[in-house]
Amino acid sequence: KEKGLDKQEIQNILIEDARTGLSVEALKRAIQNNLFYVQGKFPEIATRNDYYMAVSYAVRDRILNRWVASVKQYLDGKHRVVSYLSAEYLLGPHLANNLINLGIYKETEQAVKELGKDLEWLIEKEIEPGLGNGGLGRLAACYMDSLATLEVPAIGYGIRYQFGIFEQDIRDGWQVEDTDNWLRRGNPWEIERRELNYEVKFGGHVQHYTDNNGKFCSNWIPDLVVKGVAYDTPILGYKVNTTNTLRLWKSEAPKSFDFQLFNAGGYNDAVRQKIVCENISKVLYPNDEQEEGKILRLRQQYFFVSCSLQDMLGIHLRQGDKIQDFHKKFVVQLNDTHPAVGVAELMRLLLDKYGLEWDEAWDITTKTFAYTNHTLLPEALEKWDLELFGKVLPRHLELVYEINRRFLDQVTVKFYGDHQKISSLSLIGEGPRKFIKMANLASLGSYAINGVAALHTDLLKKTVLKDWYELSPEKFSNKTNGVTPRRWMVLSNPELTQLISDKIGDGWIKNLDELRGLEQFAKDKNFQKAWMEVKYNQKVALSKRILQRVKIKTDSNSIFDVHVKRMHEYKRQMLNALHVITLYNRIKHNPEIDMVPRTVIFAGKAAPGYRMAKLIIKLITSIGEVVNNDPDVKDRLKVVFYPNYNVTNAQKIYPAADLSEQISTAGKEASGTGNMKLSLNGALTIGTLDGANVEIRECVGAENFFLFGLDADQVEEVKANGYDPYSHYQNNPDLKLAIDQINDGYFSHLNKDTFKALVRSLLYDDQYLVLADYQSYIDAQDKVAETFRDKEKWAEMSIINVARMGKFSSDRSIRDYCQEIWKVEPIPVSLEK
Ligand code: PLP
Ligand code: GLG
Repeated sequence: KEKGLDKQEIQNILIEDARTGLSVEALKRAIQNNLFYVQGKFPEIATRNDYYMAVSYAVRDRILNRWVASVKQYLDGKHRVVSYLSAEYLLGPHLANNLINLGIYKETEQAVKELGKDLEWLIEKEIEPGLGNGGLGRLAACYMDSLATLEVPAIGYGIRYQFGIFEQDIRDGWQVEDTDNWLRRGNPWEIERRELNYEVKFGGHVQHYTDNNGKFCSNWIPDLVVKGVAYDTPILGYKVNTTNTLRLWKSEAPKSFDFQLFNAGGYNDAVRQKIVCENISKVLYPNDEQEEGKILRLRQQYFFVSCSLQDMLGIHLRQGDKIQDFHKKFVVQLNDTHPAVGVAELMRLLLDKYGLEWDEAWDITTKTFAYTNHTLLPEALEKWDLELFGKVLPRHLELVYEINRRFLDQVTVKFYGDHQKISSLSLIGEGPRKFIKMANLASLGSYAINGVAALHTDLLKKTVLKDWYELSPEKFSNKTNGVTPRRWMVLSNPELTQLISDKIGDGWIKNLDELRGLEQFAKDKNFQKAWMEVKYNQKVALSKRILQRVKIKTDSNSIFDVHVKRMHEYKRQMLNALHVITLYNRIKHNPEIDMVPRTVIFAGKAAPGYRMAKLIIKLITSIGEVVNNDPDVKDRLKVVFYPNYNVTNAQKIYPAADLSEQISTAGKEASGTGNMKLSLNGALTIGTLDGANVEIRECVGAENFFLFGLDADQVEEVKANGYDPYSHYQNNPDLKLAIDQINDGYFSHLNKDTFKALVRSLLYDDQYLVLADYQSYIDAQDKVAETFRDKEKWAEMSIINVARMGKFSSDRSIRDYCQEIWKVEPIPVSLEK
């Protein structure tokens, strides 16, 4: 009334404000409203989850207007769009991240407090969507964040797995897996779009005929048709309006029930059909870096790729654009070879559905796709048994044959007589059983190919994709991975964020290079003290969680030595375990030894079928049991295996780390991203010259990095010269003692069988050169301990380390992709009044 508004106008403002307003008052009202109107509860009977949902819906409302504005803007301007195809997205919890990106964390905290609840307590309630295995899926999530933050029109496509990565529990020291029923309490962040659905065909056979115009046509008669339904999750950028879409497909039966079958008494068949359809998006394959040639996996890949391409084509044509211009509208990035069947699928759609000629279709296809390779490990390179492929996708098999025939014709002319090269380039591998090489299909069908760290791209060109590099060097480039500082600093380490922002302002959150400004304070004693205090507080917080979760007491003054990532032999948790045993033996040998106290923290899931990785978990927990309970140790050494490593837990662990273990066999870790997150949170790295470690070391300076071990060339050389792990064992008394103890049952209640397979593998095979790098690793660890004694020195190194990590923001990676591969421009989004 004071401002001359009438009652109706005031009413309108109140309604508007409750949906989009960012003030404490508006948020409070929105939460109360949602509690009542969405959850159907009132405070006296509302559960913690009711409150979590009410807050989440309040936040989602504030994202929706930005989302709608973004979509409108993109459609109006007919802008070029990045389409990211990934079988995995390891997003992590949404609520806190969205609060940070909206810039209303404090306001929401206050609103929730005024309602008598604690925001932190609600945030902890969220079950994270674990729709990925590890680094590859998490990278996709960081890239979605950066795309939105950089205001780049983008859509992420993937699978809405009903069950994500399994939950890990440790029982009697062994990993046990539990299904991840992440949707059990509902998901306030997704919007089901039932109207957006596509049919996807499987199996059957292909008919060929000539139409009235004399055109040769193909008609695929499937024996199974599945429906893919879109579920959209908004991805909001940091302090911008841009809100992109993550579109995940759920598989369903096209008709919920076949009543004809049912009435005819075929109840089981009717139900079975429905189950077969729903199974496709039922569960994430829990293997990291190990491909499973299972029918269901191929179905998953084709299912989401087909839905996504049909969706893109629909968006394109609805805008009134010509099919021939598809590649001008969309660039499709293949996150590894998992979506590589898209090359054949786009060909099929252009030829069979839209009636294009082969050359035209191939031209569009090869201007649409770009391919990122994430691994050099042979067991991770996807191959599909040709017969199986043909059973699931008969039309695509024909297309792959034809693509290959035309390609080999060219190649044969170019490399006449070089059978080795021609067969290596072929899309089809020969052998007792023929197979399709997905990396070759991706490489041929893409106009750009990239590795994920400088060393990795180099090795790609020299090994796995050597012939492709020689054929088309112009396609290749490097795009070193990055991580989003929003989730991995602002959200997970608010204390350090505050300390840094107090010193250099908060521009670094969007422009990570600004961290450089910290370097001038590296020697400042007060700043060092404040820096180490923040670290100490994070360690205390983690200690509490450790005590609660695994009942182990840890000393927050000890070095927090952190080795967290998937369990895999190439990541060499085994090497770390040998170091722990060596430290333990030093204490046993000399109980009064003056040793820098250490807490060695492991976390990571092993693929359920990966026997050796599971045995290494058992070894670590067994060493822990002995070390943690030996009175001689007197708290100088603790070993923790923190269960269920996921994004939620990673956010708690990284900030508390002093030392980051990045100790893979050189040449095996394509990049790593955990290395970046730990370093950004002030941990110093002990590592090999592998993956992005090489670049991290270049940036932070060799003097601030604990380097050890063979480099990639030396690894190859040692192997070529007939590596003999046993001689290392024989010639190194400390190493011998450690392995003998494992073998003799010292850590397994004198049971000599428990670790037999492990010991045998180390002594007689040791593919990952654990024994070859042992002494060099121990020496580097001793240097770590000596350095840690000097707190000021350590603080200085840690500050410099963070100051020089600017390069590893995913914003930098995405900017490089945009400029050098995707050729897309940012489109700022404004909110309509
Ligand atoms: N798993 C989770 C939950 C992560 O947050 C990360 C971080 O990048 C990874 C796996 C990958 O770790 P690394 O790069 O050390 O293999
Ligand atoms: C792979 C690699 C990692 C890499 C990640 C993202 O093994 O080294 O950091 O992709 O590019 N399976 C993975 O996590």
